[in-house]
Amino acid sequence: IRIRHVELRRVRLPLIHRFRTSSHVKHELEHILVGVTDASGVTGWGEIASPSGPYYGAETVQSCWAVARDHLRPLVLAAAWEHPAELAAVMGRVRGNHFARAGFDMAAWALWSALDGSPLAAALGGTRTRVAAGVSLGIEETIDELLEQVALRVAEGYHRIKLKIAPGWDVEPVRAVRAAFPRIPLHVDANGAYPASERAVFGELDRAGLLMIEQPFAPRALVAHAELQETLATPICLDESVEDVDDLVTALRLRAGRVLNIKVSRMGGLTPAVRAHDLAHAEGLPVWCGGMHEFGIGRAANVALSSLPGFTMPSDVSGSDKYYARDITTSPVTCRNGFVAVPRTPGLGWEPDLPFVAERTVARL
Ligand code: OSB
Ligand code: MG
Repeated sequence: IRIRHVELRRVRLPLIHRFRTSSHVKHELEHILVGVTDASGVTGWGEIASPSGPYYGAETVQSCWAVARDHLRPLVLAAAWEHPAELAAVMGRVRGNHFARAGFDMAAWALWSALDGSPLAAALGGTRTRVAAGVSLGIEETIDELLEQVALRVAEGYHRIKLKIAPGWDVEPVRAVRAAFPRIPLHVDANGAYPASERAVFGELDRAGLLMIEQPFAPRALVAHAELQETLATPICLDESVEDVDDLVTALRLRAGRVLNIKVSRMGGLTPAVRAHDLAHAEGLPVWCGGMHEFGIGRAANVALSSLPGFTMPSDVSGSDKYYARDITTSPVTCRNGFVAVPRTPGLGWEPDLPFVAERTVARL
């Protein structure tokens, strides 16, 4: 396969409900769509789902745009490949910049599975016909507003609720949600907001019957995670700490966590995400698929990935209506009774709604 044409589009969508984490608040997202077209005129789409600012990780929309335009696009246009993993190896010349690489890797998989006539999920080794979905809820102004959000998502049938926490918004909201919803599967995500010396908050949270505590400490603080895990019954889940398979090897060796959040973007694409899944599965480490508020294209890749056998916990693959009044795909991603059906059609399973994408495009190359 040779890519004859690469299209890059910066696309903006407003969020239905603003989202606050320990580090920042967002009302609108700007992601980059990557279209790769082969000589036969078939296009595969991917999505670079980087946040605008460098607060989740180091990348920004602006850095992704520059790396995509100046480094990845020329590499991809020069490569000849038979399988997406070969293109991923070529892109491996670019260090870091995983969100940017993920957009191209996803597009290559979408193209390859479409040409092959197989659903993306099957091409990746997926076995499930539907995936269980959870939701991730941001920090609210008041506990009442949080309880309202939880009630809404529980009523919609989501299988697990995740609450963002930060110093000053942790034990109290978690207790309030637990008291109002004694049985729901619940977990918390700190996005690394706590100092490595913090023990008291996690000691309290350890008694709240949580499924897991996600990324309490800074990304590189693997030893601190291992030390905290020894003191807790609740599993620690790693997100920002695992950017590649080597990080996962380190985390496993250190016993730095008992659950892994695999994000296509953070890992640098579907190719490394599948490898991380395979290793975790072989080691008995349960995984689930995290999200970055993807538009329909990136979300489609998350759905396909979540169909792999090691994804035994609900993924953050909520329906489009949790995020956007109108998604960029011709049909939205829908979640019924807490499940998203895995498409059986060749390729990604969702197509960009190009006229609507054009309306929302702020830059194009
Ligand atoms: O840590 O999982 C995270 C969103 C932006 C940045 C980081 C995270 C998140 C989410 C949203 O939790 C998950 C989703 O896409 O619904
Ligand atoms: Mg997280």
